[in-house]
Amino acid sequence: SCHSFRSALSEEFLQMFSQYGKMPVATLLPFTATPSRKSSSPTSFRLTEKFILLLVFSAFITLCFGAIFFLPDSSKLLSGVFFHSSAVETNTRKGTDSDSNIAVGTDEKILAKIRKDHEKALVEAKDTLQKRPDEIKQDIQNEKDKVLKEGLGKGGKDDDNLPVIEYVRPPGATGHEPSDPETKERREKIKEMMKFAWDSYKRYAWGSNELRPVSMQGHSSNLFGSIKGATIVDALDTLYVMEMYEDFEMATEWVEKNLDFNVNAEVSVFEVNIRFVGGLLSAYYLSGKEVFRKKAIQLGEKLLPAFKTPTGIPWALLNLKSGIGRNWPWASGGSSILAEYGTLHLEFMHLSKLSGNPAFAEKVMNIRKVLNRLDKPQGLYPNYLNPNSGQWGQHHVSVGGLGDSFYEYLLKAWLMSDKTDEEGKKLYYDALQAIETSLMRKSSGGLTYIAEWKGGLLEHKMGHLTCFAGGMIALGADGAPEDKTGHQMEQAAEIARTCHESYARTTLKLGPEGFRFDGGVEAIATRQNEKYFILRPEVIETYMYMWRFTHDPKYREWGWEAVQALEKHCRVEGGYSGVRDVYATSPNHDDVQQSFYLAETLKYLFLLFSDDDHLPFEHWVFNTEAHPLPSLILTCSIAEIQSK
Ligand code: DMJ
Repeated sequence: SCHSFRSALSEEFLQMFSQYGKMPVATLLPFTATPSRKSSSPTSFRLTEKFILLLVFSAFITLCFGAIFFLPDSSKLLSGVFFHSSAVETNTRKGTDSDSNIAVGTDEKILAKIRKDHEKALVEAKDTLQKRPDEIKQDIQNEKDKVLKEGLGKGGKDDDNLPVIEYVRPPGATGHEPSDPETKERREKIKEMMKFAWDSYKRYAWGSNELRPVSMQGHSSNLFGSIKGATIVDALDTLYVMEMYEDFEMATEWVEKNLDFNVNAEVSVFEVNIRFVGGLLSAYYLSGKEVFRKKAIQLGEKLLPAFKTPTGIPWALLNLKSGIGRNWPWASGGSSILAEYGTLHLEFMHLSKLSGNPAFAEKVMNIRKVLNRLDKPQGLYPNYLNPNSGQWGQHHVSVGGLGDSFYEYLLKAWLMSDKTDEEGKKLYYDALQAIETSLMRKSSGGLTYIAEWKGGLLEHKMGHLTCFAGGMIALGADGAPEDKTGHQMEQAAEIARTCHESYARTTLKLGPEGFRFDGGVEAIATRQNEKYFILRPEVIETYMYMWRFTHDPKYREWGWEAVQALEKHCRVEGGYSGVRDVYATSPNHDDVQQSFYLAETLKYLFLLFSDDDHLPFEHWVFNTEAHPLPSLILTCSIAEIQSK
C-alpha cells in the first residue's frame, strides 16, 4: 500500500541519514577549519578535492530536500499545504493569519448554513404567530401527546404500575373576588368560617376523623373503621378552592405520610367512597398531585371485594383486610341500600380512567344492568335490594335518606360523560317523572314537598336530606325531555322555598332533620327525634344551584341567613357544632363538627358568593359530598363496558 511504501522509503532514508550523522564534522562542513590543520586558503584546494566537496555538498542538499518528502510525518506537514484537511479539523482549529486563506472557503460555508437556519427559524416563527391561540395550544397538546405516547410505548407505567397520565387542570379550579363589595365581604366571611373550622380541627383533633368542638378533642365515627383523617381528606378541595394553599400543603403531607387503608376494620363502602375516594379524586384534579391519584386507586382496589355477591350488588359494609362484606343488620331482609350501592358510579368511572383498570367501571355498570332487569313499582326504585337474590326488599321509596344520591348519580353520570351516557339520562328523567307523579305534593299552604312512599302509602314527611333535590332538579332541567325545562325549574324553585321555610319556621333559623306536612303543620318537625340539625349542606346546596341558574338575589339572602344562624348558634369555642333541637330557645350542642361541614356546607356557601366561572358546571360535576370531578372522556366507551 501507499503507506507501507512510504514507510519503507523513510526507513531507508533514516539509515542513510544516520550514517551521515556519524560522519566527521569536517567531512560535512569543509569550510570549518580543524584545529590540527594548518591554516590555508580555499583556493589552495586541489581540483579533485573541489570536485569531491561539490559532490558531497550537492548530495547533502539533495538529501535535505528528500527529507521533506520522505520523513515519516511528512504527510502531516504537507496535508496543510497541498490537501484540505477534514472539516472537523478545519472548523475547530484556531487559525493564525497565515491560516485564514485555508479557512476562507469553509467559513463561508458555515456562514451560509447559519444564514439558512436563521431564515428557516424566522419563517417558522412567522407561521406560529399567524396561528390562533387555540391552534397554538392544540399544537402544544399534540406535541405533548406525542411524548406521552412514546412514553406509553416504552411501557408507560410509573413506579406504582399506574399508567402515565398527563395532568391537565380543568378550567375554573380557582376563582377571583366578586366585584360587588357586599358579596366580596360575605365570601370573605365564609372563608373565615372555614379557617376557624379547620384551625380548630388542626388544634384539637388533627389526624382524627372529626372534631368534638365543645370538648375540644378528636371524634371517630365507626363509618370509617380505623381509617383516619376523614376531615382532612374531605376538606382538601375546599382548602384549595378557597386558596388556603399552606393548609392544603399541610393536609397533602398528612395524606402522603399517614393515610393508610391497610386496616383490619369494617367500613361503610358508601361513606368511604363519597368522602375518601371522592375527596382524593378532586384533590388530584384540582392540584395535579400524583399522591392523590395513587391513594384514590389504592382505596378503590380495597373496596372491590365488596362486589363479590351473587348479583354484583355490593355489600354496605366491608372489612378492608379480609375483604369480607355484609349488610346493615337493620336493613330489610339483608338488603343493600339504594343510596349506597347507587352512589359509587362517578368515583368508580374516574378510578377506571385514572388507573387504566376497567374493573371499577364494570362493577358500577353491572349495578345498572341488575336494576334494569327488575320491575319497578310505579316506576319507583325501592330503597332495599337483596344482593343475593337480586330482588327488592321492603317497598319503601325515598328521595331523602336511603334513596337520595342514587337519583343524583343517574343525572350526574350523564353530565359527567359529556352527555354521552344516554342510558343514565333516560334512567334519571324516567325516575324523576315517577317521583313527580307518585311522591311530589303541594300542601294546602302551597308548599311543594317530596313525600316518602311505604308500600303504596304516602308519608307526608320530607327530610333535610331530601332538600338536595331542588339543586338536582335545577341542574337537570336544561336537558329535560319534551320541553319540560321551565316546569322543572319551577319545581326546583318550589322545593328551595319549602326547604327555606323549614329553616324560617324554627327558633334558631336552622333546619330540622325531618319536617312534616300533616296533623295541621307544614314544614315543621313534630317528633323530637327529627328536630336536630347536624350542619348538613342540602338546603344551602340547593340555594347555590338556584343562584347559578336564576341569579335571583333571594338565594344569596337565604344563604346569608343560614350563615348568621350558624355563627350565632353553632360556632363554639372549639369549632362548629350541630344542635339537638332547632326549636329550642337556646342551642344544645351535639359536640360534633361533621367532616361534611367543611367538604360541603362551607364550600357551597363559598360558591354561592362566588362568580359562576369558579368551578363552572360545564366542566365540573360535584359528587354527593360536594367533591368536584371534571367531565370524563372515557378511556373505554360505556357501550364497551355494557357489552361485557
Ligand atoms: C353527606 O355525606 C352527603 O351529602 C350524602 O350524600 C348525604 N349526607 C351527607 C350530608 O348531609
